[in-house]
Amino acid sequence: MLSLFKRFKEGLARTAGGALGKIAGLFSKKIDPADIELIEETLLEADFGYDTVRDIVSAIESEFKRDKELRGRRAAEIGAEVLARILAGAEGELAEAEGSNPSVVCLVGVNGAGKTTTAAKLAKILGAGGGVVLGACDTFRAAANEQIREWARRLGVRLVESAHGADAAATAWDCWAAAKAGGAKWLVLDTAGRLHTKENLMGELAKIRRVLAKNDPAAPQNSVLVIDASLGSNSIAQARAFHKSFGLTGIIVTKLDGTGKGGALAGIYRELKLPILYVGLGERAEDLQKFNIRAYANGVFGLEQ
Ligand SMILES: Nc1nc2c(ncn2[C@@H]2O[C@H](COP(=O)(O)OP(=O)(O)OP(=O)(O)O)[C@@H](O)[C@H]2O)c(=O)[nH]1
Ligand SMILES: [Mg+2]
Repeated sequence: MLSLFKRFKEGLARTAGGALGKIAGLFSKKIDPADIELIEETLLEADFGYDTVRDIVSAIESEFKRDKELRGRRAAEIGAEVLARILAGAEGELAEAEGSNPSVVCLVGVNGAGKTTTAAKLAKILGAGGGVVLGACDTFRAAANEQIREWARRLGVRLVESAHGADAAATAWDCWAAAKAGGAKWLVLDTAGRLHTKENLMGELAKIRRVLAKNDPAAPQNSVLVIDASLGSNSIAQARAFHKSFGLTGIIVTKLDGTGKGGALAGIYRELKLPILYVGLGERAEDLQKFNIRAYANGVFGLEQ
């Protein structure tokens, strides 16, 4: 939790213009209307979206009307409170299967979102509870098997893969069967990157879902969109499209460590009300953390944990 806060804060501080620095720079002064405008611009730049920015700024403005001595730090606290309220309910958990079937986590998303890295990070977290299988269902990209094989080797996790070009749904079937036979508690399926606007590629996801459901009608228990925070507001359209064709149960937001565009997750939550399960804060296996509203909201406004 502390690390989410710290990393996110560092990420924001690093971006062009230093969004966080701008807000934190106001902490010890009495704010004026120009400062409120600066907060507004900073939040818009970070892709918080018009509705969220309006809610935050009007809360600060009404406090400023009441108290002309309002300090920047208090304004930031008000902002963090409003943001936390907007995100109320956004923390979520992975769902587990009933009985002895593996609990399936199927990761989907556009090219380069961070699916494979996230699959590995999840395998590390879930493997600690006993028994995880990584399923290499990206049979499309040439080097996909090598990449996930290397992660599995490093983490000491069991991997099920098939040949490059094989049917992804058939691979998902094999992965499930292997996880079940091996008594694994979790099955984490990596899938190929696909553009949400390509119907045939989205259809492949529906096929994976159908095939898994033949083994266990409740599988996949988790249909998770992996989304790159640096895409900002573009990610909302993506999330909507994946949700429509795949019926998402949650979202994992990656690359929150290196972007000033981390605001889009508020927009996604506002619109789709899908839980944000984890956030990616770096490229290493240990850089995946549970989403924590308080740490995120305080990080955005440069406040202490
Ligand atoms: N800084 C940072 N980099 C990340 C994070 N997650 C993934 N990456 C990097 O993003 C790049 C793409 O990650 P992949 O996991 O290969 O993405 P993918 O979605 O599997 O990509 P495709 O399979 O090609 O669609 C890699 O260089 C990762 O190291 C994160 O949370 N933070
Ligand atoms: Mg991949």
